[in-house]
Amino acid sequence: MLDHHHHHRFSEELDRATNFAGARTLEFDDTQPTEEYGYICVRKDESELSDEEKYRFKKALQLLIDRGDFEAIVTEHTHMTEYRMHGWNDDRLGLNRFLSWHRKYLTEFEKLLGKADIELTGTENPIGLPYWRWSKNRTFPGWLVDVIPLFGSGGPGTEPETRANGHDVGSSAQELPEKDHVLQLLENFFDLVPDMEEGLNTYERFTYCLEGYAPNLPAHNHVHVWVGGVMNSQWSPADPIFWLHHCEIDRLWSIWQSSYPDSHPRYSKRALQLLPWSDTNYYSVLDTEAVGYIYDTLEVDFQEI
Ligand SMILES: [Cu+2]
Repeated sequence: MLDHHHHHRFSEELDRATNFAGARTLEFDDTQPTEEYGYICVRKDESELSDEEKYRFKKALQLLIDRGDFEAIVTEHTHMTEYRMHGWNDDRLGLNRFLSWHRKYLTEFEKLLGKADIELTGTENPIGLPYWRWSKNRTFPGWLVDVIPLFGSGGPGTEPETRANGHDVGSSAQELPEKDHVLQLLENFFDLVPDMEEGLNTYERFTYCLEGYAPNLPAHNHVHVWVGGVMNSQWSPADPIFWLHHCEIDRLWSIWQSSYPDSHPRYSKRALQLLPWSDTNYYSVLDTEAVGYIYDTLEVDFQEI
């Protein structure tokens, strides 16, 4: 299922994106208003960024912080009861919106970051969001250690707590998912859902496991708790690592999508609208290239280690 052809198909995409960078107009489906981007971001593994790319990421982020844009986008994540974009407390609609909502959310941040990078460097190829492949690089990314969260888990005006980074703080330390968990998630997700949830369809079962509800399968939720501090609260995007963590979640969804292109939530487009973006629903974000980015690789089975 997760074979090697992804890689080849992907290199072609990358070539195209590189060739057309700076001069490309994207076409959207009828659920999305026409919008022009001058570029497609290439999202890379954070551990493979050059020093220059890391520097640009930090400078662009700092500009967004200085202008209040960062706090504004962080705050969007706290309207959870209104937006319903997590599967917590058995919210089935939230479960079905989780991946698409966060994909849209990440692209909004990536656009802000790109604009800041263009402004600061004059580049035509702004940096994309990096992903933190925690199943392979199993410590907190060193180059982000000194980039502390904007505030603490009490929201604006509160002091950021120290990150736990897997150390036992109270009873909340969690396991960081391993490579084997990721492979189980992608290949065996259907059977990992407990009997009491047997009404879930294929898409729902996958997102249920990826968000982190399958027994004995650490995934998205567990990484939040493992990092700790503000990452373990509704203000989690205040920690820059949030964006790199969710980028890896989104990459895993992209990998899964290429194996199950016809598996979708059973809700209507209307129900799957992604608030606060009134013109966007689940189907608007299925094609990542159409919303402005691609991954440098969709590989999971990293044999090189
Ligand atoms: Cu999250």
